[in-house]
Formats: sequence, structure tokens, C-alpha cells
Amino acid sequence: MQGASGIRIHIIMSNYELYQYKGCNFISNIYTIEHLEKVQSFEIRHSDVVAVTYPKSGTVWMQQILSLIFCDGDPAAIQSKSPIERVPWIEIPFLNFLSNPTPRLAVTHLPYHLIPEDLKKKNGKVIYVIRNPKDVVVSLYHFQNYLTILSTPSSFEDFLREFLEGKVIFSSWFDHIHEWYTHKDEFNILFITYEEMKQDLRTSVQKICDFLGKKLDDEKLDTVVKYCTFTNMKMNPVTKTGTIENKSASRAFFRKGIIGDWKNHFTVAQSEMFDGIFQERMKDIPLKFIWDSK
Ligand code: PPS
Repeated sequence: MQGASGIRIHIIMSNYELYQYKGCNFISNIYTIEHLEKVQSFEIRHSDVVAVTYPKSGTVWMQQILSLIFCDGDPAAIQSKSPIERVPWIEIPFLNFLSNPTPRLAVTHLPYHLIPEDLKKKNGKVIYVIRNPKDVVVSLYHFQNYLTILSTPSSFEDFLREFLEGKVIFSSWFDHIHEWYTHKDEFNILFITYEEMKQDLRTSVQKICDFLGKKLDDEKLDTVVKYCTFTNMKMNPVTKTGTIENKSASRAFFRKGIIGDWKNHFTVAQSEMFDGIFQERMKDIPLKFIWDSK
């Protein structure tokens, strides 16, 4: 596995297992405790930008948006390198976030309690992307069916139960949101939702630019939007190529990219059960969720 510039990262693994480190589930062959410990003492620069997501909430989308914003919409900058090389995950050991040129852009799925302490001193900027959890669980279910290193769920019903119990990669969606949201005042942070990006990508990119203090003229903004649409990202050979070995050629990382696909997977009973848990777990989190595309 190599993360050097210009080399596509290709991971093929069979002996995967989930292990827990400080209450969070990681995949054994990718994440190491040694590196996770180091991450917490990473020195963060004022100019660093870290996008935080629970898995399947729009991470690769945000990688694309951030890299295009910082190259003023120049598509050449996104054509030679994959998103993972341009905007690495800080928790993956062989992706060298620290040695990237300033401004360093990164993504992470890490829960609040495992991120660099420096970020909590308002060094750097954080963009937390939220997606409605019914669509997250559906996307993660398909991802587990797709990715070689993850076990194939026996059924959606079983997988939904595992998701609600936090027995999935990066553990509980509810804990992730809860922890980050309740500690939000420690950060220079913008919350943005997958759904608002989907409904109005241009306004969302502008909102991200405003937060980052980046000024793009209308033409550059249009170019960023153009290269960040689902269709263009799916068709782009650099973003299209999965970075990790998949189980079947008929499955794709860029699967549907819509709001409300959960309706094609949840039964009425599952949806009602989910709503009950959601209301209880999220009662003190005043975030607005968009559940369908109407
Ligand atoms: S991962 O594996 O955690 O990094 O996955 P992540 O990138 O967070 O989320 C993958 C889902 O995001 C969808 N996606 C997009 N939707 C709309 N527009 C754009 N441009 C876009 N890019 C990625 C992707 O299709 C996955 O969602 P599903 O619902 O499975 O299609």
C-alpha cells in the first residue's frame, strides 16, 4: 500500500476484524492503535481544514469540494490524484496528512474523544457533515455488501439492529453526533448536512467558502459545483475508481447519491422503531434532519 503522490492506493484484504479502541470500532488491518494514539497529539495548524463525518455521510463528496475550493476550481488539480491523496484520512497510518503542503486538508471519521487535542484549541477549521441516519444505515449496508474487507450482512434487518447497537465500523451514529455536537463550542466548526448539499449544492459550496474565508467568483464557484455533482464524480475516472477492493463489479461506491433511499429498504415497523430510538437519543440535539427529497 502506498500513499505517495500519483500512486493509486489499492487495498486488498481478507483477514479483517473489528476491534475496539477507546470505545470505537476500527478495522484491524487498516487502523493501528499506535497511529490512533499519535493522532491525538498531532500538531494542527491554523490553516488546516478537517472534515468530520460518520461513515457514509458524504466524506468523499467533501474531499472533492474542499480540494476544488482550494485550487480555485481548477479541474486539473483533481484529475491526477484521487480524493484520498488530496484530502487524506488522518486516522489511516499510511496517508501522510502531516507532510502535506499548507493548507492541509483532511477528513476523519473519528469520534470527538479521539481527534487531535490541538483541534479543540480552535486551531484549524472543522466541517462536520451530517446525513440522516436512515440513509446512512442503508448506504453502510450496501457498502458492507460491496467492500471485500467488510463482512457481508446476513439481511438488512440484522444489519439495522447492529447499526442501532453500534456494532459497526466507527460504532454508534448516535454517539458520534452527540459527542461532536455537545462539544461544538470547543471548535471552529461548521455543521452542514448531506441533504442541504444535495438540494442546493451551489449555496452549500458558498456557505463552505464563507466559513473558510475563501472567495471564489461566480465562474469558479460554478466549476466547483460542476465537478462535485454525483453524476460527474461517478463518471470521473479518478473518483470513480474505488480505492478499496470490492466484492462485485456490479456494485459501486457511487451507488445512488439520493435523499430518502431508506424508504426502499425500511419496513413501516422498522421505520417506526427507528423513529422512537431517534427521538429518545436525539432529544437534546436541536439539529434539523431532512428525511426525503420533497
Ligand atoms: S465513506 O465510505 O464513509 O467514505 O463514504 P462517504 O463518502 O461518506 O459516503 C458515501 C455516500 O455518499 C454518496 N455520494 C454522493 N451523493 C451525492 N452527491 C455526490 N457528489 C456524492 N458523492 C458521494 C455515495 O453515493 C454514498 O451514498 P449512497 O446512498 O450509498 O449512494
